Amino acid sequence: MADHHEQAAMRRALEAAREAVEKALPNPRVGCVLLDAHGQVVAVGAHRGAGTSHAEADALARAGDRARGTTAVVTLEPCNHTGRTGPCSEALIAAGVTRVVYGAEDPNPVAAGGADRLRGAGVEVEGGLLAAEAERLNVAWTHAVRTGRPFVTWKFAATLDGRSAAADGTSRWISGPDARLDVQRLRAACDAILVGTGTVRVDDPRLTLRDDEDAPLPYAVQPTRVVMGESVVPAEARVRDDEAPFLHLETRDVGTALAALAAQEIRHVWLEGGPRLAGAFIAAGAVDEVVAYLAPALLGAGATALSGTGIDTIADQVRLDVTDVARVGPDLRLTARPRTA
Ligand code: AOF
Ligand code: ZN
Repeated sequence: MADHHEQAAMRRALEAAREAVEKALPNPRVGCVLLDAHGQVVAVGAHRGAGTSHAEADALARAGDRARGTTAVVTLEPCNHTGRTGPCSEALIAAGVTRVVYGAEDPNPVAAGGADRLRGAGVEVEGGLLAAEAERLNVAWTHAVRTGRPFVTWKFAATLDGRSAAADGTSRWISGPDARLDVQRLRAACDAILVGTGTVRVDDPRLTLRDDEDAPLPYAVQPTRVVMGESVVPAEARVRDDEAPFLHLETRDVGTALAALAAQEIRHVWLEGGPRLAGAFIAAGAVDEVVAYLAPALLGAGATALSGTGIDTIADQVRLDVTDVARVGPDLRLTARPRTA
């Protein structure tokens, strides 16, 4: 059983993972704390993104010789593969770590097996400490690695009576400036922003992360701008500028698009814009999370956020469970997940 030093160390490792980076995609966020025989912290490490040291390697490097005889407390099962870096299981063994306590199991079949490898080398291993919290660090990554398809968050804005545009087609500023900033923050956690070719033609959006002065956010890794659909994306479209990567998926099939994104190591897609595109994703059962900005306003007529779902009777409705409700300036933000059972 993990003692109270190890439990505190796991909370510290979770915090280290969170503080190190907003996102490490396509990799998970991971934190690691090394404890000496008295339960005192020897070193704290974290992972900062693909190609950089894994959290365990980071902590071991900081500890140097003092790593010998320590307990490693890691938010994720140590990896057992040579990917962009070497296997952490071996690095822990070589450094003389004698006990490993980890949070979530590694869902990645390529990397898994670290726990067994460590046990085989005589290291005491215990898994599952604060596992639910450790998984919450990497909800989208865990889903994407388990299913082989990116986690899709669909965002829309609507009035209280469910209109996303007025009858004459105008749709600007349904939600207020606070909501627009909030969207930037949530977009930053994703690694792709997806719209349809129709949205590009009509709105010519940039789909970059920008501050309130309209400058691109310098610290954030800009998500890939993905445009889906068979029509051309004009050479002068702003999504093609060089402020962020751009990808055109010339397909209308949701499954084909998701497979292409997965092949590019895209784990978390932020789906925006286009009621028909959103409808196709809902119809395909490919929306994993809905973020709705509801403005306290009424229109009475006009387009809704979804079309072409093929749902025409109450028995076929898509039921969701609300996971969060927040006030964002004058608007409400509702987060929900489709019911699985
Ligand atoms: C991380 N950071 O701290 C740990 C990871 O190919 P690589 O080297 O980028 O390895 C990525 C995989 O390694 C990742 O999918 C996960 O299964 C495992 N553990 N990854 O990026 C870390 N501990
Ligand atoms: Zn590793």
